[in-house]
Amino acid sequence: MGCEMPQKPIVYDAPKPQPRANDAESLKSEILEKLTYAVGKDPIVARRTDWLTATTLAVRDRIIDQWMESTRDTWRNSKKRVYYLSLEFLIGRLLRDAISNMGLMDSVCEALKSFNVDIEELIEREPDAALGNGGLGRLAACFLESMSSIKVPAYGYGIRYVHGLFRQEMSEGWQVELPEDWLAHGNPWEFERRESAYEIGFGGHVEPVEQADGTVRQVWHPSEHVLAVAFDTPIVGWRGARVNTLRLWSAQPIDPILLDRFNSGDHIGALEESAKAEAITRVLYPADDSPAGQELRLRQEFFFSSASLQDIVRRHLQQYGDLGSLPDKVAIQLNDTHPAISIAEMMRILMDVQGLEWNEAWKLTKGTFAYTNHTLLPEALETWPVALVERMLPRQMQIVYAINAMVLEEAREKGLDNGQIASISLIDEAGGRRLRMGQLAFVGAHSVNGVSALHTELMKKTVFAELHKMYPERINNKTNGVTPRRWLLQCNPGLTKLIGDRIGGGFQDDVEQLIKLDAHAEDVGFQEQFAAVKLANKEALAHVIRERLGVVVDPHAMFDVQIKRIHEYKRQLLNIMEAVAQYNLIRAHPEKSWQPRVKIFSGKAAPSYWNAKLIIKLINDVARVVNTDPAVRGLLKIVFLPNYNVSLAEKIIPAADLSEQISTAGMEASGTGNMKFALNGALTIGTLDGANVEIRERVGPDNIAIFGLTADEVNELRAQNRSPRDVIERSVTLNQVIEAIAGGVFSPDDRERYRSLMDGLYEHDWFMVARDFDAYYAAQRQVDNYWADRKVWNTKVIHNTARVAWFSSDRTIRQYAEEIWKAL
Ligand code: B1N
Repeated sequence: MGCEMPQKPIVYDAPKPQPRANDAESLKSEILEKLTYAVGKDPIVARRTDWLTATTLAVRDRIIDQWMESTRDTWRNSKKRVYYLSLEFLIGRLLRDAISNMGLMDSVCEALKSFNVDIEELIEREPDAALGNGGLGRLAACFLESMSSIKVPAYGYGIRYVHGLFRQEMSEGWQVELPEDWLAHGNPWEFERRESAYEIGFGGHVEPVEQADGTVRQVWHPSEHVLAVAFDTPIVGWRGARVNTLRLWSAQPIDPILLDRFNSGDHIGALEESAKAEAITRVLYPADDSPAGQELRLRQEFFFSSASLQDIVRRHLQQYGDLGSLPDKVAIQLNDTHPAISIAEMMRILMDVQGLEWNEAWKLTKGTFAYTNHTLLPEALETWPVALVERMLPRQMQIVYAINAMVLEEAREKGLDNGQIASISLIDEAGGRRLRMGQLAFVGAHSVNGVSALHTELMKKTVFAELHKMYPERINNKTNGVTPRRWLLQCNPGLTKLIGDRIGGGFQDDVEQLIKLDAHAEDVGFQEQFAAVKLANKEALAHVIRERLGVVVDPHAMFDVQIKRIHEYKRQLLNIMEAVAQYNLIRAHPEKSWQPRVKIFSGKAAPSYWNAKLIIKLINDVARVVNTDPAVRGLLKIVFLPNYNVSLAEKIIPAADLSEQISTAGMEASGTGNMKFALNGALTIGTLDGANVEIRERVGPDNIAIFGLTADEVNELRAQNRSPRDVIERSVTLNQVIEAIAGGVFSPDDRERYRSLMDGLYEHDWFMVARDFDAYYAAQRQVDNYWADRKVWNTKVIHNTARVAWFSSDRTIRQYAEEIWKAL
């Protein structure tokens, strides 16, 4: 018994320390202080990694001042909070981003110089946070930065994987996967919040329990529990506008060791539960655009969904004391269906834990959730065996059944026939019963959006056709964007300076001002400066290529770049086949004047995706032959840069002349690399797919090289189910290419290596490589013509930089905030 404390009111204006000064002298003394007292190193013996940690901590302190200010502002002004739930956040490095957004570049640089430390060297030492596979994860990272920059109060929720995306090495041209270990030297950005831990249940059974008031509540008794522990990273916006939080969950056992088993001599068994819990957040699934389909993946999805929702509901109740205001004060965005089980888990929390009625819980859930679809590839749409979900999440499965009954009842009332009802049902009854996560996310959300105009239209016509008819207001488009801070200001300081000198620095705060460059596109003096910046970036990349591959490339040649995950629909195969065609022709016609090119590839293949790995090997096989053939006279070089990641992209994109965006039309939902290249003054060669369509509208048809079948034409051809044999036989160039690859010209050690890959082109050619080849080849020659007249080329690429500001993720986030979240 002690004295009673009064009920504590929420205090919004507690005392806070003095904000730190940003001059070089202050930073110098603070970096030294961090090195000494936080890292515990004397500057005399400090290594580069120690300086990196000390610098990160000193920069982080400044961000924290703003972080607390942002959080207080949200509380004080009862602002709506946006929660972005994503299984992936492909952040890359944070130090340059933080220093640059805080406007500290000059001070930190000077401070470090006084210790004889090169800031660039430190920045390059930071490991990439590679907690994502590709576009979907990188989009989440751009969104976080934009939400801070345009002052949307937001949290990213995800998983703190111990091992991010695997490291890729080459062994005789084949991809080899090695574990990634970004946390090996600790992570100075994060704060562990042991007090923000939640219990997450799995398995067990459900029991109805009568309440004091006579009502009955379902109570879930899980057979297994793990702890979700929060790790917070501050995400600072441009000019420190706002600092939001990326909260990543780590799974830990409730009991670190089972002492009774240990004492009885079972030393390994005593740690079994601990290992099982920690396995949940151990490693990122390395598949892009295809579901993993394993039990551990569903455990990951539920684990982070449940932890996030418990956190969201707790925070809301703490501030508002009542759940009725949830849709007014909370918006939850589901990044694809990976967190879609959240719909059922939210219903469980609202009903079984908070005691709400079904109808009220459903209204609040729908009012709060929104869902973004990122792919229509049938093999990528997530479904789970009903039996698995019933076993792992029995209560959530009951709720799913109840949602389904309600939706199907509504469909029947609206007079839908059995076929339409089967298409809407959350349960796929054909071929083993499976829970369709897309359908669950659709019916549980008030907004469903696609990521480019074309993709959104295709959503309405294909997977969600029936649901769209039933809820015609729900589907909307939010074309993707990229943050111009990382993807222009930071990765391309030379171009940033040049633009500022020409149109003033205003574009740094308002990227739409880039349009002012349009007036200078034909100015020969400006063109030369623009080209000089590009050349310097290419020289830097040539240096990297030489260091990593021992291949010498000429920076004056056209740098023709395709960097992205290796996937058949992205058609790296089409690109390398075009290279083979050029190789044949350069050899056959040494008298012609060829435009010298360097073809640059980079990207990872999912470890179990055989054809993708074979395509990597083919690129390397062709590269070896072409690069060492004296008859080519250096007119064509091919390089495959291993271990593609965000940091490598930051080096390659500013150095690109030509951007390859050549997916089979209708298959790439949006693409975001396409936007980064155009922003940095590259010309796009591409199909009418994803956001390429809108890029063409913005830059104008003369400033982009579009070729190939449209999505509708692809659809029709597939329906006809014909072999493209006639197409192949009519094209002399294509014929020769296929013969050479299939016949083993590039694989003398194993002449049959590419036989089946080439046979596939004759059989179905699902990805339309053969059918698009001639059009692609012609478009490439058109690109050569542009390149041959450097004024023509420079005009086009300047128009690209000037006209693509609309693809800033600030614009995308503004649209989400205004139209979906109602949070601006
Ligand atoms: O999302 C990007 C788009 O720009 C790309 O076009 C699209 O392919 C990409 C399962 C995915 N869609 N689906 C995934 C990733 C991981 C996974 O386990 C699917 N990635 C995309 C951003 O909108």
